[in-house]
Order: sequence, then structure tokens, then C-alpha cells
Amino acid sequence: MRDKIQAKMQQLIEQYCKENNMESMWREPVIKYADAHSPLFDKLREIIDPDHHYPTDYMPEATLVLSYFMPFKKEIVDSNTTGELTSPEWAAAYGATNTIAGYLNEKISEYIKELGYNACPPTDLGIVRAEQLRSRWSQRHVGYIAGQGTFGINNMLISDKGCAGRYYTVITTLPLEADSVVEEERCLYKKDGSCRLCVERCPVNALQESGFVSYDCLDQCNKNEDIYGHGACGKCAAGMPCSYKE
Ligand code: B12
Repeated sequence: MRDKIQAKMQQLIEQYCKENNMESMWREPVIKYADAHSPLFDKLREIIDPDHHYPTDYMPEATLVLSYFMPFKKEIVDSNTTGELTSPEWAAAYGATNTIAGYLNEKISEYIKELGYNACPPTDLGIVRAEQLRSRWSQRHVGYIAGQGTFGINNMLISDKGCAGRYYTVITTLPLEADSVVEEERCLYKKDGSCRLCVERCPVNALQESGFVSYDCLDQCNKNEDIYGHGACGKCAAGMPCSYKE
């Protein structure tokens, strides 16, 4: 069943690119599964938002959450390693990934239903309070529970294929075993202090010892939005040892 879902996702990406007459910007997605009843979902109410959703809020019979990471192709990651503004390629990939994720969520849910199980993508994913830039469904924290990876000091969740890319989820009743949380630290700074590149690379010094200055990061994303039409940056996720893995 895992192989079926993996193959279907890849086929959907290819189909989408063909239908839209575009080159794919992504490598093959990394798919992992979180136990919908993991006690770690309680923790998300403590560390993110007291109203953070449970998978069962979206689907009472949910057993799993399918988490998929869309890793950017190398040329997109490499395009964003220097300069203050985001690269046009990274900005375009940000916009295109938002669009393809809507399509993939819908199509993979349809496919899972054809297989005889239930599936639905989560809603309410945006920023919920002006005073805190947080969502009631944090894709990367759910990815963490699904065993996608560990968090870097850049806040990025570092998947098997690096951190340069985007995470999405689908709530489901697929009859699969959940994956375990990754135990081995993937951030070199957290592991042995040997890397701080992301901290040095941030154009607005948002990655501080005292915590992440999210509004400075937002200002920089907004600056890029004025220029490229997409509120992205990604300087802390490109050109690092954790950015891109084969
Ligand atoms: C709000 C938001 C923003 C805000 C604020 C981000 C922030 N860090 O606070 C702004 C607009 C500034 C922003 C900027 C960016 N964002 Co943004 N953003 C979101 C959004 C909508 C919600 C994030 C949220 O609620 N986070 C909750 C807060 C509390 O946690 P956090 O910031 O993730 O940081 C936590 C981790 O570092 C964690 N942590 C660290 N170590 C450990 C260890 C353990 C054991 C655990 C459990 C946790 C943990 O603890 C921190 C606090 O809880 C999500 C989409 C979604 N619905 O999930 C995308 C998302 C987080 N953004 C993403 C990206 C890529 C970016 C940018 C690179 C911009 C870009 N696309 O080019 C920058 C990077 C900012 C950064 N370094 O964090 C990706 C992250 C992908 C990844 N590889 O992790 C996401 C998941 C979107 C997606 N669908 O993929 N973003």
C-alpha cells in the first residue's frame, strides 16, 4: 500500500506538470505516516496554539495522517544561496508548490477513497492571530510526528531529502503502520555545533539565540512579495548542509 501511494503521488505530479505544460520543480516526494492518535498532538496545543487541531477534528474516524514533503530540485535550491532577496526561481517554486499541493491533496484523497478508505486534506492552515504568526495545523510539526525528520536551528524540518521544500498533509484511514519520530539529530549545530550557516545567511538576522524574530522574517517575505508576487525567502534553507540530500 505504501508503494501504491508513493507511485500514485509521483504519477500525479507528472500528470499535473504535463497538463500545465511545465517542467517539474520537485524531486520525488517523501511520504511518511503519523499515528492520528499520537499523544504528541496534545503537545502541539501547548507549544503552538491551544486551539491546534487534532486529526479527528477533520475526520472522527481518522487513524493516520499522511505527511508529504515536496523537495525542490537542485537548481532551485542552488539559485537561492546568495543575495538578500529571494531568487526568482525560489519565489516561483513557492507559488507553484502552493498550487500543486491543492491538486495533489484533492487527487490523492480521491484515489484513497477509490481504494475503499477515507481521506481529506486539512483546512484552517493560515495564520490565526495577528499577535502570533502561527497556524492551527502546523504542517511541519505534524511532519515531525510522522517521522519526516528533526528541526534545525533555522526552524526547518529536515527530511530525508533535506529541508528545501514544503510539507503538506492528508488525514486518512489507510490501513498502514505509523512511522516513528526520527531520533537522530539532523541539524549539525544541534548535533555538534559544527554549523551555523543559516544564522549567518538570514538577511534580517531573524535567527537569534533568544528566539526566532518572526516579524522581521515576515517583513523580508513581504519585501520579496512586492517584487516577485510571492511572500517567500528561503535564505535559511538553501546552501546549507541540511538543505539538499539525494
Ligand atoms: C506562520 C508561518 C510563517 C511565518 C512565521 C514562521 C515562524 N517560524 O514562526 C512567516 C511568514 C515569517 C514564515 C516564514 C517562512 N516560512 Co513559513 N509558515 C508558516 C505556517 C503558515 C505556520 C507555522 C506555524 O504555525 N508554526 C508554529 C510555530 C510555533 O513553530 P515554528 O515556527 O515552526 O518553530 C518551531 C520549530 O522550530 C520547533 N522546534 C525546534 N526544535 C524542535 C524540537 C522538537 C523536538 C520539537 C517538537 C519542535 C522543535 O519549535 C519551534 C516553536 O515551536 C506554515 C504552514 C503550516 N500551516 O504549517 C509555514 C511553513 C512553516 N513555512 C515554511 C517556509 C518554507 C517558510 C520560509 C522559508 C519562507 C519561504 N517559503 O521561502 C520562512 C522561514 C521562516 C523560519 N525560519 O521559520 C514551511 C517550512 C518547511 C520546512 N522545511 O520546515 C511551512 C511548513 C510551509 C509548508 N507548507 O511547507 N512562515
